[in-house]
This record gives sequence, C-alpha cells and structure tokens, in this order.
Amino acid sequence: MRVLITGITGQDGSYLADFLLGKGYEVYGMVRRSSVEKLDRIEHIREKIKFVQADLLDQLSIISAVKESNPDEIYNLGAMSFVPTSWKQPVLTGEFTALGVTRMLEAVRHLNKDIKFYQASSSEMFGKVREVPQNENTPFYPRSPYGVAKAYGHYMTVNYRESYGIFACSGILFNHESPRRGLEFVTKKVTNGAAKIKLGLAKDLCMGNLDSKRDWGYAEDYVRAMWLMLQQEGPEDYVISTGHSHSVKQWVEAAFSCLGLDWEKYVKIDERFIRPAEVDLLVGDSSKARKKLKWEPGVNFEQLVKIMVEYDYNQLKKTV
Ligand code: NDP
Ligand code: GDR
Repeated sequence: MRVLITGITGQDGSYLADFLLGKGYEVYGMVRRSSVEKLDRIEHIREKIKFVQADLLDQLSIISAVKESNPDEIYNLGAMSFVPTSWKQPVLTGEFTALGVTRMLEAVRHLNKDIKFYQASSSEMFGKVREVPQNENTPFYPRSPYGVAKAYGHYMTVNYRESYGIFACSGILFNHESPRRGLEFVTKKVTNGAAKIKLGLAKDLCMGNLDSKRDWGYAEDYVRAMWLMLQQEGPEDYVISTGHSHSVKQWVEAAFSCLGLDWEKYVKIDERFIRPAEVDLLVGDSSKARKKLKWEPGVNFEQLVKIMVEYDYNQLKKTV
C-alpha cells in the first residue's frame, strides 16, 4: 500500500507516518520548500519517507505530487492550524485550510477516483456549540476564520463523496496533544512553561482565557482513528474525542502540580492571548467511532498531562 500525507512535518503527520510505516506502507510526504529544513518531528524516520515537494496553494504541484506518489490513500493534514493566526491572516487561512482541500480533491478526481481520501476536520467547526456533547449531526457554528475554513473543507469532502463517488471521509477530531505538539498551543505552552519555571529558566507564564473547556486526547490514539476510517466498507464522517472536557485552568493546575508547583504564583493573564471570539466549551460524543471503528482513546487527561510535562522537563534539563 502507498500513502501520500500532506502536513507530514506537523504533529499528526509525524505520528501517522510512524503508524503507517509500522503497517508496511510505502510513505510519501508532501513538503513545501523552506530555506531551513523543518523535519524535526520526522527526523527518526526521514530515511524511510519519500518526499514530494508541493504546496496546498499550488494546484499543479499537487497534481504532480499525487501522480508521482500514485497513492492508494491520501491523508490531507496540511493546514494553517493555529486559531489566533487565522484572525491575523484570514485570507491565507482560507487558501490553505479551505481551498487547499478542494485542490487535493480535484487532483483525486482528475487522476484516480479510487484513491481513498481523509480530510482533517475539526471540532472548531462546532464553535459556539448548539448542543452538548457534539456528534456528527450537531450543526456547525464556527467562531474563527480557521473554523469557517474547516467547515468549508468538511462540506467539500462530503460533496466530492456524494457527487463523484470518491471514498472521502471527514474526521471531526477534537483537540489532541502530545510531546510533539507545536509550542504555541495551550497544552504544550503550559507544560513547557512549567518545566522552565521548575528549572529556573523562566519566572512566570503569560496566558489568555483560562475558563474555556476542551476535550483533550492523545495524538497517537487519534491517528489510528484516521486510518480506521479508510479501512471501512464505505466512506463516512466520524467524531473522534474522549468525551471528557476540562478547563484550561485545570490543565494549568495539573501541569504545575506534576512538578510540585503552585500555578497561582506564576501564571499571569495577558490580554494579548485573549481571542476576538472564543469557543467556550467542547466535548465530543464519539460513540459512532467507538461502535463502528471499534476505536477507543487509550490515554486520559491526567496521563496526557504527565506524559507532556515529563517529556518537556527531561528535554529542558539536558540544556541546563
Ligand atoms: P500542525 O500545525 O502541527 O501541522 C500542520 C502541517 O501543515 C505542517 O506539516 C505544515 O507544514 C503543513 N502546511 C501548512 N501549510 C501548508 C501548505 N500551504 N502547503 C503544504 N503544507 C502545509 O497541525 P497538526 O498536526 O496538529 O494537525 C493536523 C491537521 O489536523 C491540521 O489540518 C489541523 O488543522 C487538523 N486538526 C488538528 C487538531 C489537533 O488538535 N491537533 C484537531 C482537529 C483538526 P510546515 O511544516 O511546512 O509548516
Ligand atoms: P484550539 O487550541 O484553539 O482549541 O485549536 P489552543 O491550544 O490554541 O487553545 C485552546 C484554548 O486555550 C485558550 N488559551 C490559550 N491558547 C493559546 N494557544 N495560548 C494561550 O496562551 C492561551 N491561554 C488560554 C484558548 O483561548 C482556547 O480556548 C486546536 C488546534 O489544534 C486546531 O488546529 C484544532 O482544529 C483544534 O484544536 C481542535
């Protein structure tokens, strides 16, 4: 089996590549040109991956990448994925995160309609939630240009499935984290910040809204769900979540207490990290995935905090 992964240099792309190599796949990774290499997350497997250069903005480069890799499956994980940046660069976010999906689907439609396609959709589409918990039938109400772009990508995936019979699935994944998470996302920012404070490398940590609630899972568990979706008899959309929600404050509290620190002494609220509009509460109902895909999360909230704190502390300790 051959696979093409967009966003292979990102958190999920790296875990998915690990997972699919383990299953014996020939893995092609789509990367965009950069003046410095950004392969840190896949350094350990870089010799096993075949890289194809393309950009989600560039239709012809995508067609060439799909031709060259001739995949059985495509996982479209590439996107501008940081919500605050989507207010600063709303048009570019639309190009990458929304139109990028259509460009990928067009390549599939023109080159080989038998390619199975996975679209990385997001719980951010639920935004100002219409019901609690959120499932596959919950109406969307996105609250950021990122959420709006993802909703477009979701519906294009559904439409290419219904219009052209393409095996296209939209995985509506709730937040998932890991030691490989980008530093600006709240979980990693907190575990990294707390570890720095413990080691005397920082004095405090500036944060935004501590009251919002997220359904946080472990990235390695979530990439397994992506693969399972493409192994079913027919293409469908699935919510992937733990079903448990915690506030940012609870994450902060848990991370600092793993290191024996009282968070209230170190955490400061800084207006710069407050968003123009917030998603207050996300909690997913993944019973469809649990039943049909026989998928279950393997790591709970406390374990996830501990995995990330211990990783960051041990990494930073080597530098002091
Ligand atoms: P990351 O931000 O870690 O990775 C994003 C990837 O997209 C990077 O490899 C990046 O490449 C690539 N990319 C960005 N722009 C382009 C472009 N123009 N052309 C080609 N590649 C591009 O995200 P995650 O791994 O966390 O998430 C993977 C996907 O899942 C994203 O689509 C995200 O929106 C979505 N998602 C994530 C969730 C989460 O909690 N992690 C939850 C739900 C959905 P480069 O290294 O060159 O910047
Ligand atoms: P999110 O993740 O927006 O849910 O999107 P993020 O970790 O950025 O924010 C989660 C919540 O934490 C609050 N918050 C802060 N966030 C950041 N980044 N930095 C801070 O200092 C801070 N203080 C408080 C935020 O306001 C928010 O409520 C992630 C991304 O991976 C998306 O790509 C993905 O689609 C969704 O998860 C599901």
